Amino acid sequence: MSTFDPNEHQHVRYNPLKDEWVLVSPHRLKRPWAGQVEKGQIENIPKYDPTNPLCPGNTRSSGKVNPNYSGTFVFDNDFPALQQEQFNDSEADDPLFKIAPVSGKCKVMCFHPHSNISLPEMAINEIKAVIDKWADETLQLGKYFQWVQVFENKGKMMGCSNPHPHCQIWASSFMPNEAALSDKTQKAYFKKYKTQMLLDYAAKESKSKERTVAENVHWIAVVPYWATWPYQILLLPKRHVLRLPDLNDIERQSLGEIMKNFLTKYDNLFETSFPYSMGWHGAPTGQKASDDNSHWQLHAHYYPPLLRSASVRKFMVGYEMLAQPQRDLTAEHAAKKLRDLPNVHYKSKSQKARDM
Ligand code: H2U
Repeated sequence: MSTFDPNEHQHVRYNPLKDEWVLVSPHRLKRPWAGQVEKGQIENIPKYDPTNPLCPGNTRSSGKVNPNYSGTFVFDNDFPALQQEQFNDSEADDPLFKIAPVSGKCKVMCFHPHSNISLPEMAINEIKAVIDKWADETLQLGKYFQWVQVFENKGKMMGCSNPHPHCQIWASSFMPNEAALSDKTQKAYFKKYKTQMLLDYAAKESKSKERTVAENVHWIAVVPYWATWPYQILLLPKRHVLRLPDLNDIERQSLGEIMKNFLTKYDNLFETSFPYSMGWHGAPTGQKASDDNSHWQLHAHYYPPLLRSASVRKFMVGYEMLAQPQRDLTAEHAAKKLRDLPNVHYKSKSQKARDM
């Protein structure tokens, strides 16, 4: 048996948040080169589009008119997946045909009045305004609902229907699957080790630096040891924080800075507006806010699909669907690639060159 090298040899890694394993096959990267690395197409998104329902002053599908907003703008989703009215109160006891009543509220949040800008291109104070709004919405909706899911679907590849910079907020009367699972795994870790799993993890990653993409006094962004998506990022505060509204002003500013940093690196990787799905996970709210949530640590997941170029994506199919996640590129290799990229956005570099 040859000496094991995790950068060369197949192995499985454990994801303690999901209680599942990922198969890592770095030897597959030695396959003959499959395809050219292509840059992204330049997308000509207008700053203002009179037909876009998310732009300031425009009429949405519901007939409601957006104000002429100049910062962030939040509205109730005109096609909500969750409605406030609860339609049934029956819980069937057949184990094969379970059903339960639910209710909720869905909102859409525009980050900026211009359609042709995304978070990494925004100024730190504009990103901070987004963070403040995320925190406000979590606080308000969290008074009534157990779980407030803030998430951003970015890019057509992730099924995002509108290029205007925006995210969604879905608040629910129940704990969704992903939330319930990370609640369970963090609780089990806390019971066993008497410390928060993700606080321990942030400290170990901050020491090792191997998987770090960006770090500042308050935050660390890593490609997690157990990442499944090629350039997945886990964003963590370095002190114990339960929820977004608990962040103080300096931590929010610092969060804006680290977001601008690694989101710029994301865009620079393939010189394209990097698609992803991201979302925040914090301690449960509503009636669950009074439970002991000390095992919780606020964090954000970034799941980008791109693998090798602006158009070549990873598909989670076949073995992933039927057995377990698998990746070729190691988390360490992906983190180094991102870390070594410039902090200056590629579009501002080409803009400067044009201006010269
Ligand atoms: P995406 O984040 O997937 O692009 O979705 C945009 C949301 O905006 C979507 O949930 C809502 C859609 O229901 N929307 C409105 O509420 N009103 C509109 O007029 C257009 C889009």
